[in-house]
Formats: sequence, C-alpha cells, structure tokens
Amino acid sequence: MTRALFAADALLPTGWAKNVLLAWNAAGQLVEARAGADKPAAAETAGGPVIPGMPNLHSHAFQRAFAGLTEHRAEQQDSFWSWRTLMYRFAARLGPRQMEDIATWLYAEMLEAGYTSVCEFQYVHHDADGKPYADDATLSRALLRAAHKTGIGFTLLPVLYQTSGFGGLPPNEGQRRFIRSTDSMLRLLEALKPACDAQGARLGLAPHSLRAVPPEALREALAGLDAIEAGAPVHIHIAEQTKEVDDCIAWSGQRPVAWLLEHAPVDARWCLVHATHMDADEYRRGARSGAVAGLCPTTEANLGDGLFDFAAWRQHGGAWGLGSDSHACVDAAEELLMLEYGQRLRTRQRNVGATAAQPHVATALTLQAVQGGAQAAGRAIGGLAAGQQADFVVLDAQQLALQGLSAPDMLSAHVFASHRTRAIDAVWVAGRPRVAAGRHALHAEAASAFVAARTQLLQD
Ligand code: NGQ
Ligand code: ZN
Repeated sequence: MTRALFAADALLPTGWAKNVLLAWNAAGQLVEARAGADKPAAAETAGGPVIPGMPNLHSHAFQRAFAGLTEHRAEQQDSFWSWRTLMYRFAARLGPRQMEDIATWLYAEMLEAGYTSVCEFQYVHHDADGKPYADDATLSRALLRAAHKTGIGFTLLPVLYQTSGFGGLPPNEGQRRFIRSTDSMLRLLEALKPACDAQGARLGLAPHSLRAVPPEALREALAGLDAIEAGAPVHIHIAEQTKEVDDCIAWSGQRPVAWLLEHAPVDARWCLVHATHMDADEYRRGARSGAVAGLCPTTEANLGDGLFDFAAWRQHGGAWGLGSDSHACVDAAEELLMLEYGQRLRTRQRNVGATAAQPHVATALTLQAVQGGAQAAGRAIGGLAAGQQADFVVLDAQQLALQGLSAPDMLSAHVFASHRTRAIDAVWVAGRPRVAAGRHALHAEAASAFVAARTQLLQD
C-alpha cells in the first residue's frame, strides 16, 4: 500500500517548497513533509503541485438538491427570508434515504472539488410530522454513512433549535423537524458518539443561532457537551442578516456578536458562521477571542447577506475558514475567488488577501483557510506537516490554464483562471486516494441516486 508521495512542488505551512517527500503511517497521519528530499525508488511522483486539502467548515447537505431552484422572483422583493420559506418547504418531505443519497453525491463532489473534510451543521432531526424517528439519530446516521462511503473527513454538528426568534418566540410550522429540548439534544450527542468514534469523525454541537436558542438553553447545552466530548467544536450562525442584528438589539440592547462574547465562553473551539455584520469593536473582540470566522462567500452572495470586512478581522489576527453552506457552489477554489473578489469590490483594491509573508493571494488564502478550517473541524487536518492527516490535492499541471507555470502561479491559475473547469488531478484523504484523474470512484452511481432523490422531492 502506498504510504508516500514525492512532489516537485508542494505547499507546506511555511510556503512553497521543492522536492517534497510526504510520508504517512497506517493511520493516514503524516510522519514527514520534507523539502529538498531525494525521491525514494518506491514512491509515486505527483502529477502536479500538491496543496493541502481544504476543510469545508459549514454544510447543510440536503440543500444541495435545492440549489438553483430559487433563482426566480417569488415575492415583490425577495430576500434571505423568502428563500428560507421555500427551503423549509423543500426540507419538509426529506427522508433518510434521500438525505443519504444527496449527501453521498455532495461529498463526492466536494472531494472532486478540493475539499477533504466537512463540518455538517445538521438540523433536520425529526420525521415529516415533526415526531422523533424510532431511532432519534436516524438522519444524522444517514450523513455519517454518506461520509464513510465517500471517504471525506467528518465533523458532525447536531443542531439545537428551540425558538423562531429572540425572546423565546415559539417555533413555526416549518421548523417542526428541527425542534428539541436541551436534554434530548444531549441524549442525541451521547447516542452519536460511538458512531462518530468508529469512523474517526469528530462530534460537536451547533446552537443554531441566537434566534433559535435562548440563553438558558445555550448555557445548559454547553455545560452538558463537555461531559460527553470535552473541548468539542461549537458552531453557531451569527449576524448573517441585518434584520437579525436589529432584532437582537431590540431584545437585548446588544448586537449578536457582542451579546455572544459577553454571555458565552467564546474561544478557539468556536466557529462564528457568517458573522457578516459586526461593528469595529466586535471585529476586534471577536478576532481576539480565538474563534474562527466561518465564511461562506458564494452562499452569502447568493442569499444577499452582505460583505464581511476581511481586513478588519485579519488586522486583529482573526482565524477564518471556508464553508459551502447551501451548496449553490461546491468548489473550494471558487469560494476563494468569491472571497477575494468581494473584498476587491468592497475596497476598490487588488490582492487584498495577500499577506506580508505571502504575496500570492491564492497561496496566502489557502494556507489560512486550511488552518482555520482545521481548527473549526476540531481535527488534525491543518496542512502538510508531520502529525497532521495526509489530506492533500494534486493540481493538474496538464490543464491548459496551468501549463508551463511556476507552482505559485499554478495555484493562482487554479483559483483565478480556471473557473468552471477543474484543475484537480487527484485527492487523497488520510493517505488514501479518493479522487483520481478528477473523478471520485462513486461518481456515476452517486450522481444517479442524487438525481432520483431530487426528482422524488420535487414531485407532489
Ligand atoms: C440554515 N442557512 O440553517 O440553513 C440557514 C437558514 C436560518 C443560512 N443561514 C436558516 N445560510 O438561518 O434561519
Ligand atoms: Zn448555515
């Protein structure tokens, strides 16, 4: 079995290096990532530059089957909230088989697109009537199976959801499949823990948002979580829409991020998903808390959320990573492109994502997003270094956009000059090849099961 790969060029945490030998153990963990190495006779040579696999820190898998279906006017002035009404309607009929088939195709797509792990923010818990399944963990287990089949690394974040708005507003009809008590949430985590451990997945908790989780429940859930999985990741949607900010101020006198920082022990285990609308003080305190900002550039654009102030966050040393969220787009390179372009449009400058240490935007952004994504996932997937999992992507040096370029320019071309084509040759997770010649082994069968599931869901 292959346990080593030799690369003429590889992106290490410190930057691009030449003649890199990647070697890993039977558990799929890198034991070395050494530059200036000689190629061992037995090692395979990568067909192009090797970059670290991108962790995807935010996914609602079932929404992949809904992508593209709300791009027409439904109200005089469509918004995030009118999209959400349609999304709830779509989610209302989803069953376990469809969940598994949609997620299997999605995770295969993710692997083909350069993501090697995913954090699944899983909130559809109950059956179509809102009653718990006989096995309460049914839909979460469907996602675990999909991850296992495709080989993608996994962090499962069961979602706590109790109210429809700040101040304890009762949930609405469209939310009936999401609702559970804090106690039943903790029991669900206990039930899922052995299944996660068995496949090397990390278990965490996602209080959906301050809209959906009252302060008391947030406190109790966090206290209970540590008894089940100490230090587990905690992800929350925060300040995505200005209405959410206004409602939070009306309820508490504070903006959502400010409220959270004051009332919860926000630190490096936290992922603040979206955090789109913050004032200067929230940027400073949020970044310094050590939490990861979970940026989902294409979904945030698709839903009309607004633009995160990337410079303000990074100025205070803020960690960040990428999520594909609603999966309007499933492509790590396109998320980087959208992030950088949003900031260029916002600041009327170029190469906003570059840093003092790393002038190439795609390289600088990739390294930071891998770090932040690994932190949010709560797994050792932080890049090409000993002790991290052997998760990596081999770019296709033969792709027209890349041919004849230096390694940093090949990554730039992958992100900025090859949209809607793929410049990925191979993808490895935990030292196992999952994508070869651009295709996942399950590509064909997973694609037809996905289309069948979507067709069922759209029939009435
Ligand atoms: C979600 N998605 O949970 O799927 C949310 C919409 C909500 C995004 N925020 C629902 N992108 O936030 O209430
Ligand atoms: Zn989300």
